[in-house]
Amino acid sequence: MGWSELRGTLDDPYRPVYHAAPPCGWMNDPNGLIQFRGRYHLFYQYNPRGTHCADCCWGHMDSADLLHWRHLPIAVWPGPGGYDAAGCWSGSALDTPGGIALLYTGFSGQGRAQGQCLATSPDGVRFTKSLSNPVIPSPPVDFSPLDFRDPKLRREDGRYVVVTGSHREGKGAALQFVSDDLLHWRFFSVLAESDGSTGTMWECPDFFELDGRHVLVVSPMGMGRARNIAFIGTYERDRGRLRPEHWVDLDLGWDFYAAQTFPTNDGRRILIAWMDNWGSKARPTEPHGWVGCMTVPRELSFLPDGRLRSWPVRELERARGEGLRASDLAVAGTAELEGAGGEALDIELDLDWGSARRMGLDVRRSPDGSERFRIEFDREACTIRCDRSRSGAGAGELWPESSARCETTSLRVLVDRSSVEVFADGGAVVLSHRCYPQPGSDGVALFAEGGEALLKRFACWPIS
Ligand code: DQQ
Repeated sequence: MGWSELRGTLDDPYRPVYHAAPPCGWMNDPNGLIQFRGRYHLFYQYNPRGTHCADCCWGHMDSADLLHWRHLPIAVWPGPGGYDAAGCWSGSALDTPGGIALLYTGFSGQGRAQGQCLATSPDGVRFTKSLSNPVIPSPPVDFSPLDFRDPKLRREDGRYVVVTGSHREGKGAALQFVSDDLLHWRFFSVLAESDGSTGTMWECPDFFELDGRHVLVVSPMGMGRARNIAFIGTYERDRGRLRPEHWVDLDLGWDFYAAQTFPTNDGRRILIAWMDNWGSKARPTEPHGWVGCMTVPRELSFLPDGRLRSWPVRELERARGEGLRASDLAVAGTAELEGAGGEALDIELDLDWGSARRMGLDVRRSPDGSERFRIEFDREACTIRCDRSRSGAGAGELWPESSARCETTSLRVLVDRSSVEVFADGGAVVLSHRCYPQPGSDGVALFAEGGEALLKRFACWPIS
């Protein structure tokens, strides 16, 4: 859909209630996440002229609570004929003495080098590009200048450090550069590199300290499907090298890519990702003039057993309406939970196996049960599975299901008008999906197969 046909519709059944989405047009990666003068800023890859990815600029919104987003003017646009003529691609933001500094990738056109560019703003709203752009024109010679992008800025040891994605010899790499003034940069280190099994190109690297450990998040290309992985290890600060001990998937749902994190003033590390993916063929929001949205913001931490935990920010709990609770119910077959439905929900539940072999929860369920998004535990396989094969418009063109190993049978499920995010195993397992049910498909049901399960605790709140 192009510029002249773009318009929102009043009967849009898919526009999220509490997830960030573009006013119209196309959205992909979150960029420049930052808390600046008390407000949270979310920039994003944005094409306001169509519902496809092209000539991306940086869309901009801000929020006081990470849930209600206010649209702001576009921060940076591609410049005609120059180093960013074909797109201002992904990057990051930093609070500096002069206001917000953005570092983004200037894409001048197919088959040409990508370079890192600076834009600054004293007020956090109007940005000016540096006359010295691109401030980092190319990577060291053995890395690909055609795939050199997504700078993530931080302050370390009194200087600016940026980590940028690239590759050499078909292996993804995260490169670090340092600067004293954001304008003059020198190559510092290869922070980490794929061994061949973790991607051929690393997009959107992000590096930070979390509870005394170091985490490198990357969006690897060439791992079979869209994934975001986090390497956890120790940082040799002098050499600028991460010694990874292991890596994990941040989210095993189909719609999660280009995750970026930022620190908050109250000491949290918050992550937001694009809740869609490059391979998705179903775009049922297109007739309504927009495509793409973000995940709910998630706080990162480590569980007592050392696993990385993602959990919805606590602000969401304040947006809960009057809840419906239940406990100690036997479940056999399918049991609709009357009064628990809705298109925007926050659900928590603890199940017990009893004699069941499979059990779980259906959300966005139609009254006759023909449409539903299913979340299922399998006792023997020790897995959790999301099945969206009957979840509404476009279901036939979406990857039907995803699954992960899962040890416990407690869930937190966030439902919005075109998404379901599932948090299991205390937040160590997350599965995020888009789905496009009909407006009347808003029921919630429990099910158990092969025996009788026990619902120990259930709570469901509408989010408004
Ligand atoms: N999207 C951006 C790139 C990035 C990719 C372009 C990841 O900067 O590598 O829209 O989705």
